[in-house]
Amino acid sequence: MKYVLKPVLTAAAVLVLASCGDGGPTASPRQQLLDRLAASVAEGKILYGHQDDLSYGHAWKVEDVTGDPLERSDVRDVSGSFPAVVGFDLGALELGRTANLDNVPFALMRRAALTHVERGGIVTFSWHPWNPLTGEDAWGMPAERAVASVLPGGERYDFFMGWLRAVGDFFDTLRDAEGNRIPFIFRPWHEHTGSWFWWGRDHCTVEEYVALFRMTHDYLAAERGMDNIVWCYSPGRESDEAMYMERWPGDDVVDMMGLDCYTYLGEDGIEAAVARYKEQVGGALDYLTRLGEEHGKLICLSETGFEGLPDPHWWTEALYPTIQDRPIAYVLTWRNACDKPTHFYAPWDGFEHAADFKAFSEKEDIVLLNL
Ligand code: BMA
Repeated sequence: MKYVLKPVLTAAAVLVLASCGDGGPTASPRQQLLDRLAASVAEGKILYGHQDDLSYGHAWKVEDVTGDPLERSDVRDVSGSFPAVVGFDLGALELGRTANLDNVPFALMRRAALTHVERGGIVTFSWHPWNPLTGEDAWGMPAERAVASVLPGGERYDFFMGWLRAVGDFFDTLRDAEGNRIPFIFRPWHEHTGSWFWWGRDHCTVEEYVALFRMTHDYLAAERGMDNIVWCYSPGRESDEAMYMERWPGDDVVDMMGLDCYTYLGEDGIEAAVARYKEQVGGALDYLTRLGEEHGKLICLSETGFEGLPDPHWWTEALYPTIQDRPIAYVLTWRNACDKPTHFYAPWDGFEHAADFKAFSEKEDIVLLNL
């Protein structure tokens, strides 16, 4: 009886989604992925995802970019299954580098994404591009005017279009054995309700942000003809409903409504941090559920986690009760850095609190990749 409400809640969204698409086997790869996600939500399932899962983990990384079978995964070491969703980040692709900002070679990223999709999984891309005006990284300050500078008429417009071209060129190589572009989720310009990135709230107007998102969409979807991209919008934790929608790029260019929200340890300790997290995410999922129905969009927890997992029961007592019985398509926890021992968001083989994640992964509504 657990799911009685959910199919009812999501039926409207499923109908809207279905009516927007071509329907049937000739539907675009984007629509097919949306349909798959909507069907999973209607069944009351939540897919579990992990950033960079196949490329590296806690104290290990893939060395052989072309030959490694990509069978190692911290999530798999602990639970027996790969995550259903794997996230990748494009940051530094725009600079022409061969590896991203976290040292993942793009050749490996491509192979990991294709391998994961071939295994039946879903992939998602984020992007932390450098500041196109100042040459600093995504977090570099001051960031003022960077967004305005890349819009039509701005002094960095041509330069920035080269960056979008680089993203389009990389995406274009993501093809299956038959040469067809694989479907994936892309969530550019994330956490823009905060101001730590150059596209953040204090650094551009509402109109500028919306123009940046739409320009990115229009270039890839229309100009490059990429009908395999599911577009995700993912504001950060500071949002309330009004802030969440303040810079909404438009129903016609967004497919999924995400949210990035972490558990942050303050001076008041773990218990207080978890209580804050549950309240914040729970509240956000209330309005996201409503907005998703209103706009006919899927919703997800696009980034979450508790760095270093100091709470032995975070998965089963903080995350799970907060997302349980919510119509969210997936939840993704952030990366397990191979070179920073305390920077991890999923457990790894030998981690003292790994059992709690295993219990979470065995919940009937939490889906990992069952091979
Ligand atoms: C942050 C941290 C950084 C990383 C960035 C992009 O949250 O994990 O170490 O470079 O994401 O992946």
